[in-house]
Parts: sequence; structure tokens; C-alpha cells
Amino acid sequence: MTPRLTDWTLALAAALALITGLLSLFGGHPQDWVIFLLHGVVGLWLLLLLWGKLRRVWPRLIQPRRWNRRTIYGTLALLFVAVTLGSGIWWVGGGNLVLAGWNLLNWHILLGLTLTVVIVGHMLARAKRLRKRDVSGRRQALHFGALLLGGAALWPAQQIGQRTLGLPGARRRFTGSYEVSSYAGNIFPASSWVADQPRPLDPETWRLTLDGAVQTPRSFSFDELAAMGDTLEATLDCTSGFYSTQRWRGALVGRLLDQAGPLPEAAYVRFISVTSYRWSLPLAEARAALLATAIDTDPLSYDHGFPLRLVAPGHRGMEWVKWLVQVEVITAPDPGQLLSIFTSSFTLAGQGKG
Ligand SMILES: Nc1nc2c(c(=O)[nH]1)N[C@H]1C(S)=C(S)[C@@H](COP(=O)(O)O)O[C@H]1N2
Ligand SMILES: [Mo]
Repeated sequence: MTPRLTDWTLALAAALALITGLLSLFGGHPQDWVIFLLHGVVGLWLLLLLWGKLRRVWPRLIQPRRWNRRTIYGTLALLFVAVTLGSGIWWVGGGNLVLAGWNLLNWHILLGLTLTVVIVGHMLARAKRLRKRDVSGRRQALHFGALLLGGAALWPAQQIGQRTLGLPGARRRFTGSYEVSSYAGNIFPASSWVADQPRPLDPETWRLTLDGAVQTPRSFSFDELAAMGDTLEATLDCTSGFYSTQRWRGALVGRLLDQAGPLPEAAYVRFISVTSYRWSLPLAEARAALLATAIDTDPLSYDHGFPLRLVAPGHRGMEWVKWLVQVEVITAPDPGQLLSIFTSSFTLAGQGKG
């Protein structure tokens, strides 16, 4: 392929890697496995493209006398891409590494986001327009197709390989997460990635408000909710790479909604933490979700969101709001929720001061 086509293909693959990577952070339903597959295939495609680029610049690299500033920046960029891809591939194979409190998957995400910024900057500064001869010719099309197919073939090869070799990576869920302490009560890890740390809530005075687009707004005490005794088996799958399946106990959201009577225009249900962290679910999915006061026979611990946390099957852990104080029926999607999960730990309540 011509250098320009290689570079544009690299940019395309990087863009697809970013999009599928971001989507994968939200995918939790079994049918979302395709997103994870695409992210893997695109990553392996990038690896092959990188190999092509390396072959092109190799003659210059091995002769330090021919180096200039561009060679050095270029080499650093290649290394950056290689480390980003490597961290993803290593994690998939079952490797881990904790650096500065972050595991390999967290680092992969950070490297990927940083790389995107670097690539966009680089393209703004130097991208050269594709000419007709960059995108025509049979050989060129064959080469392009071969690399893409190569990436697509490497993915199943890698999966079969790690299963055959019994690598730890073969034991992951489709989201890439590893199992930790299922069916063992509160002992699985707590993660407040945005550092929410509210003051403990007193179950005697705490109340859950249910309002918004409903006929009769209501509020519930902790004892009322705990006494409902609904159970739901569901898997909490955190984007930091672990999952834990538990038998959650509490009150089904549908049961509470029935008591308040959603108005005809009700479309989503929003779950709000005392820290202002919030997330919403479409009405039908919200009905099937549970507000948990306990994990099996263990009362919910503070770290896991006592007195009340959302259990939303098929949604990533990130969306399972802890320390709930309000459930609000709304009539349209809530785009602001995405911001709320970044800002909640800066609120007074999020810092334990309010
Ligand atoms: N209020 C609030 N809820 C939250 C979070 C948070 O930081 N604040 N973290 C979320 C994330 S990222 C995950 S994975 C789960 C973790 O639940 P756990 O701490 O019970 O494992 O809670 C979610 N709910
Ligand atoms: Mo998470």
C-alpha cells in the first residue's frame, strides 16, 4: 500500500478502536458481545498495519546517522501504539499488572484515550490528502483486504489458542471481566471509581423518594423496602475488569412503580444517589431492576451502597447507582447523567461533607 493509504488506514482503524472501546464500556447485555469482538478484531488489524509501517521505516531506524527529529517522534509514536495494543492483548490473554493503583485494563483505556488525542493532533498538523493513486489498483486493494482479513482471522485464532493452552484469559466473561467472589455476600471488591464517599446514611431517618411523572409521589422507609423480600440473581460487571454474581435482595422497581402509578408519558426511570451520581433505564428495563438492601442474607455494606443500591441486570456496574435517595420517573432520556458520574465526588455529599 502507498504510505498515504497506510497512514489513513491506521487512522481509520484507530477511530474504530476508539468507538468500539467506548461502546464496550457501556455494553453489558449478552448480545453486546459483538462490540467486544469488533474491538478485538480492530486491535489486531491495527497490529498488522503497524507491522507494515514498521517495515517501511525500518531501514531509516537502523541507521542512526539518518535520524532527524521526525524519526524520533515517529518512533515514539510507534512505540506508544505498540504499548497500547500490547496492554489490550496482554489483558485478553490473562495478564495483569498493577501500576500506581491502576490495573492493566485501566491503563489500556488511559493509553487509548491519550493516543487518540495524539493522533488527532498529528493529523491536524501533517495529514496529507489521499490521491487517486493511493486508492486505486488491484494490488493495493488486495493488500488492504488481506490485512483486514488477517485481523479478523487472528481474533478466533487467539481465542482458540488461549483455550487450548488453558490461559487464564479463557475464563473471562464476554466483556473481558474475571470472576471474583460470586455468591459470597459483601466480600467482592467495592469500586467507587469516581471516589464517591458519602457520610454513612442512617437507616432510621433515611427515606427513598419516588416521584416525577407519577400519579402519587411516594416515599419509603428502609424497613418497608427490606420487608418486600424480592430477590434477583444478577452479575455486577465493572469496567475495571471484574465481575461478581450475587443473589440480591430488596424491592423490585416495578413493584414500587405500581404503587405510584407512572403517567402515560413516563419513558425512563432515573436513580439518584445522595452524592448526585445518577443513571436512568428505559421504563421496561427499570421495572425488572431491583433496589437492593441486602446481598443474600448479608445486609448491604456501606461500601456496596447501604442502605439502597440499584441492581440493573445487563448493565455495567458503573450504572448500578449506590447510596440511593431518589427514584424519579422521567419522560425523556437524561443526557446529563454521563456528566454526573464524573462530578458526583466533587459535590459536598460526595466528599462526605454534606
Ligand atoms: N454513587 C455511586 N454509585 C456507584 C459508583 C460510584 O462511584 N458512586 N460506582 C459505580 C461503579 S463504577 C461500579 S463498578 C459499581 C461497583 O459496585 P460495588 O462497589 O458494590 O462493587 O457501583 C457503581 N455505583
Ligand atoms: Mo466500575
